[in-house]
Amino acid sequence: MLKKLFRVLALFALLSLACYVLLLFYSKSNTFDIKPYNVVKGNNSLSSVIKETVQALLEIKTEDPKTNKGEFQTQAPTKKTLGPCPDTPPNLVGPLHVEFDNKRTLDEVRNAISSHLQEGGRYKPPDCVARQKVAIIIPFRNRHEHLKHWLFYLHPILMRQQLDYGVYIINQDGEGVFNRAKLMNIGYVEAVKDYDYECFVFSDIDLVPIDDRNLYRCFDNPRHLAVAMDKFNYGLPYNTYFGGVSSLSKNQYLKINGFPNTYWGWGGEDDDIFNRIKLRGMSISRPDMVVGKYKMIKHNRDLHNEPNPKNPGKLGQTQWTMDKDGINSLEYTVKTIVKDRLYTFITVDVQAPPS
Ligand SMILES: [Mn+2]
Repeated sequence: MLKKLFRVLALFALLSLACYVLLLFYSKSNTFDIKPYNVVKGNNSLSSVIKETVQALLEIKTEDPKTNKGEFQTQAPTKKTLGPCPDTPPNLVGPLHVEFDNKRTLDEVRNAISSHLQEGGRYKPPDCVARQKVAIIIPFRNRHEHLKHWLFYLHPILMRQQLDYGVYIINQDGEGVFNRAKLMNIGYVEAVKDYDYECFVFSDIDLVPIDDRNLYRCFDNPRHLAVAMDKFNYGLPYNTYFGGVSSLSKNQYLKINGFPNTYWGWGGEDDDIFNRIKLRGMSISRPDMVVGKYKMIKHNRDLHNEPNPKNPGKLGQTQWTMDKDGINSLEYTVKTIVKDRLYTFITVDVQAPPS
């Protein structure tokens, strides 16, 4: 009889304990979601000891949000690949101080900049995947003084713009008549052999932007970047002007059959390119007049690049000539390719008429 009473009492005590434990467990679980750090602070309290015991007994794997978060944070960087660069590069500074009086040497420029570059004047942002792969193409002859200034200013700007880019100097060999547009076509062909470029910026060697918000990338329409040169009193010389610096995507460039090869000497080729763009139903994209400011390095007129009186007359013919004069009719030979840290320097024979 006494034995039976004992059993009932023992059972009652066990049930009460079980109820108490269950109550504690559920009240703890409810506050868990709201204040996870309480659990850590009260780790040695009776309730947490009981909770742990009950968990072990019931084999419940309750997730501890704090340790879990910690694990996620330590594992994330090793698993993660680079994300895309932001649409607006975060380190742009806006208006820049640019001057060409400095007697800096090419070696000084190379020492200052080349550690960030790969052979051939190539760069990729280290912490994100660039939005565009951009080839910068510069028609060139006998302008080493200008090249120095251009490299000194442009490389840091292009790096801040987080571009995956390469710089191609296309040097016309010999003393024949200069041909800017043909050199740009050659730059396109040679750059594409080098890397999977999708955007092409064509720039004169003597033009430096004085605002780094003027992005050297491609847009929905061909872009004219040099809209406000000091030479033209920080405005356009005329509305349809497309000279100085421009950008075209691969598609846009191919859509117009590239540029004309037949504009020898100074003038007209940029207007022909403008015509081609319009004739293929595209419009011109431009930055505003504040962002689009440029400084031009002052210089005397080049030898063997006189204004050609035949060029303006060709402009009325663009719609008939553009399909047979362009990237599909380009002929030239490469003499040398030199890969410097600051640029790829390609010397070409453009089969120029003697000057
Ligand atoms: Mn010039």
